[in-house]
Amino acid sequence: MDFSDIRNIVILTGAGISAESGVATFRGPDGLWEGHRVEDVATPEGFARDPALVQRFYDARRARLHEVEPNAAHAALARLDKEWKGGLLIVTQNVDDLHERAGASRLLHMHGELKSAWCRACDARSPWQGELANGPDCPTCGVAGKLRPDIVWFGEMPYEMERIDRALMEADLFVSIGTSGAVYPAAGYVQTARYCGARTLEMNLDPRQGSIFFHETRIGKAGELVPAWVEEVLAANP
Ligand code: BV8
Repeated sequence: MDFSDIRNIVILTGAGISAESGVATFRGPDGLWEGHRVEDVATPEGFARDPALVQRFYDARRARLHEVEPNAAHAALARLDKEWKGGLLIVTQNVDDLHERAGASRLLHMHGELKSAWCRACDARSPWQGELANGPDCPTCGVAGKLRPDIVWFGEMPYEMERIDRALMEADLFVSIGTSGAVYPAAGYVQTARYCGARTLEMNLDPRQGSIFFHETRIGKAGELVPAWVEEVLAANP
């Protein structure tokens, strides 16, 4: 694919970009959903049914963040963020903090973040490192036992939809990295971008469900493909 005369780039990342850092994906071998039913741990209904189970599920994943590091793919996107003179938006479906820790800043978490807690009493979101299962006080309103993971569950509205749609309409290039394309509305972004005139590139370990919508698909590990692609797109737009 010719990467010259590109101005605005939108990048969608999924669990596959964090896999080489040791963060479990959802639908791969020993994926997160293998140990649990989605309905039990990633829906408001599951949380209402058994809040302790859901809090423990996210507490365990939040604790794991201290044991993992960004990989070469996160570092390459952070380099692009620093050196790219045009428009750039990294839309991550991931709830880990590896993009930020690698140095990316033009970034949004459309499905929330493990390192944020959402108070059901005052609606405030607060940075959060520790556990929530033990019902801590909200840092904003002080009410105990009302903090939930600041995660977008199935059936809940993803964050910053308008901002994402605007970026897709203005994109010259849409890049999907390490996502199975199993979940909407994220899975439909490639079609929106392509309809609005963007070139579309997928990088994935396996071809995803919606690969037909991409002008080009590169099969391999994100840790190898992404640094090479960043080099290529920067060289084509000096
Ligand atoms: C919404 C947070 C209304 C939780 C997540 C019927 C049709 C269409 C839609 C629906 C439908 N029924 C219901 C819906 C809506 C539903 C949905 O899409 N359901 C699916 C199951 C059909 N969606 C929602 O409910 C969303 N909200 O629709 O609200 C609305 C609609 C429009 C506009 C406004 C409002 C909310 C969905 C968010 C759910 N929360 N995450 C948590 O993290 O615990 S979803 C979760 O799965 C992830 O966040 C991610 O978004 C999603 C997909 O996972 P992936 O990131 O792709 O990971 P996966 O394991 O699946 O794949 C890994 C990929 O990496 C693979 O392709 C693999 O090959 C690759 N890989 C692995 N290793 C590597 C690699 N690639 C490169 N290198 C490697 N080393």
